[in-house]
Amino acid sequence: MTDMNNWHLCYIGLGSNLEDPRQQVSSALEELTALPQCRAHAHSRLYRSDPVGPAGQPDYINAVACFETTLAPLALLDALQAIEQAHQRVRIQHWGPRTLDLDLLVYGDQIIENERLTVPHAFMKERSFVLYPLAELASDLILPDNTQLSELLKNCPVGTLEPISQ
Ligand code: A4P
Ligand code: MG
Repeated sequence: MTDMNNWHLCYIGLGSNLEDPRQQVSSALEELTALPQCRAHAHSRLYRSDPVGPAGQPDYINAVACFETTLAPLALLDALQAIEQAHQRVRIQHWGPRTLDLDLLVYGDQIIENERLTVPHAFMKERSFVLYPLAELASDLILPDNTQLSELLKNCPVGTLEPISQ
């Protein structure tokens, strides 16, 4: 489904901790810019982060991308999942290691709650590997429930998160 007259500003979280994660995230950033009905704006630096979830998995590389799209939310999710599949992602374990994870963090000012999609993303408010890259792109962002990104950052220590690219 498309909505050709309305451009919606979106933020996408990227994560990888398998099979050359830096390369997985870098190539996914390029693939996002090539999506139909999307025009890319910017992306954050790449960050290294400790894994959240099951212990014993490798460190992650994370980043956040920003673009506008006329794709409807579920069509955008389909497009993101097609990119994940192209990166040979196999879903073995919830929150477990993955070659590429693409999360739709924010879609305009919409709150979406259905069986395939929760937007804003359910855990973004407490994850440093989402909030700090996001703040690089939109430090004054206000979420659709009126939460300010700057307030979320105050309650989310940067911890061991570190940028690895300029
Ligand atoms: N889904 C619902 N809402 C969304 C959304 N906003 N964006 C549904 C994307 N997908 C969404 O996702 C399962 C289903 O969630 C999808 O089919 C979609 O319909 P998944 O990616 O297959 O499963 P998952 O990744 O195992 O679970 P989940 O809850 O998406 O995990 P997260 O929240 O993505 O966390 N540690 C570090 N340091 N860095 C990371 O990037 N990532 C995770 C995964 C865990 N630990 C991490 C990191
Ligand atoms: Mg996910």
